[in-house]
Amino acid sequence: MSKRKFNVAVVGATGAVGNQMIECLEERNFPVKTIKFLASSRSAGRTLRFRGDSVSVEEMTGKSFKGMDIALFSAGGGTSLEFSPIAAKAGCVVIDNSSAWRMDPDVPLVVPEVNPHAVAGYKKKGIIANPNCSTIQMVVALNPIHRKCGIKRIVVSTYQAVSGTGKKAIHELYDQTRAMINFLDYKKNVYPHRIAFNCLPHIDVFLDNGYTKEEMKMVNETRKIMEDNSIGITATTVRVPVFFSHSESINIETEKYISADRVRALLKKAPGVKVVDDVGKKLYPLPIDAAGQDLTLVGRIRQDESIPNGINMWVVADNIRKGAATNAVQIAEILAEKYL
Ligand code: NAP
Ligand code: 12T
Repeated sequence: MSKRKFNVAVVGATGAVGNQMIECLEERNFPVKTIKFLASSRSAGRTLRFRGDSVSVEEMTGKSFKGMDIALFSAGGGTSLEFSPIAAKAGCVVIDNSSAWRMDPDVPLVVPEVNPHAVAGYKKKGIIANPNCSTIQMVVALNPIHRKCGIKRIVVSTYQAVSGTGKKAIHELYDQTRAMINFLDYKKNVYPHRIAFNCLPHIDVFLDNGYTKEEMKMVNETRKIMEDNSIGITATTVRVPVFFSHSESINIETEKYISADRVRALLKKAPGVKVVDDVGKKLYPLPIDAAGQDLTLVGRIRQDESIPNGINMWVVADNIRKGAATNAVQIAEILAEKYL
């Protein structure tokens, strides 16, 4: 890491992802010269801790980015569409967590374990996009296999935690669960149906093709990050009553044959991956084990016996850490080391 230190803004600092970004900057000892916490007028004046100091949250305005080097945005797509270009114009590189810029051809979409070289493309707009949480953990697990055997097709079903929707959704699952076990009436604010003791095959909005936007993010973002539009991908995304960590059942068909043992060996040395796969000992990836750490856990690796070249696996990662904040801070580290 270079000796230089940076002026860093965290936009949406009071949110679920923003809070984790602050923690990741501290944990990873990012070279911060000054830090600025931005949010809406609702939380202006609140204080948050950074490296032992109290820092006031400021309302984000057009002037917030003067003198800043890097801004980590996690304050929603609308906010990002409006303020990212303003930050970039002020010379502050934006790393954005919303879906607003991900498919813009002039904005790199980066998972450091897969396409770190793409960061270089930030110069076009001054913006780098952080992929969707479900996509990040999938490409971390699949890229090593794709490079070795060529993935022709991916069929994925997700089991996604409520923390992906933000702070209010975490409270909704907690409050509904407490109401249910006390035989009380529950309230619905965030999700269209009860999430406690239920599964909802509905994440983000429905599109004209009958898929959800979350499902189409997995299709389009995966191709962009793996730099291969020939991969066939189909997804079903489901919200489950879990607080932290998304799980995914992934089926792949490859060009070249690969055994389950070879996949296990390949993933054991893959960056960002931890193989947890010993069914004799009842060991497989669990959301409660993935939460609070940064590795993507992969297990239940087995042959798809219905086709010649197929593999099934179960992939779990902390959606707020690797799925959002950690990945964004890793991108910031590449920027800081190589480009700024
Ligand atoms: P959250 O807990 O609801 O927090 C939202 C944050 O945005 C709060 O800090 C809020 O500030 C701030 N905010 C809202 N409107 C704003 C405005 N007009 N100006 C400035 N700040 C504003 O949500 P979250 O889960 O942290 O998610 C935030 C963003 O991250 C979303 O864009 C979401 O798409 C993205 N995200 C990405 C992933 C991923 O897959 N990589 C995962 C989860 C979330 P106040 O406290 O003032 O309201
Ligand atoms: N609606 O970053 O609700 O595009 O879990 C991530 C998570 C959007 C995103 C969710 C969402 C995104 C969710």
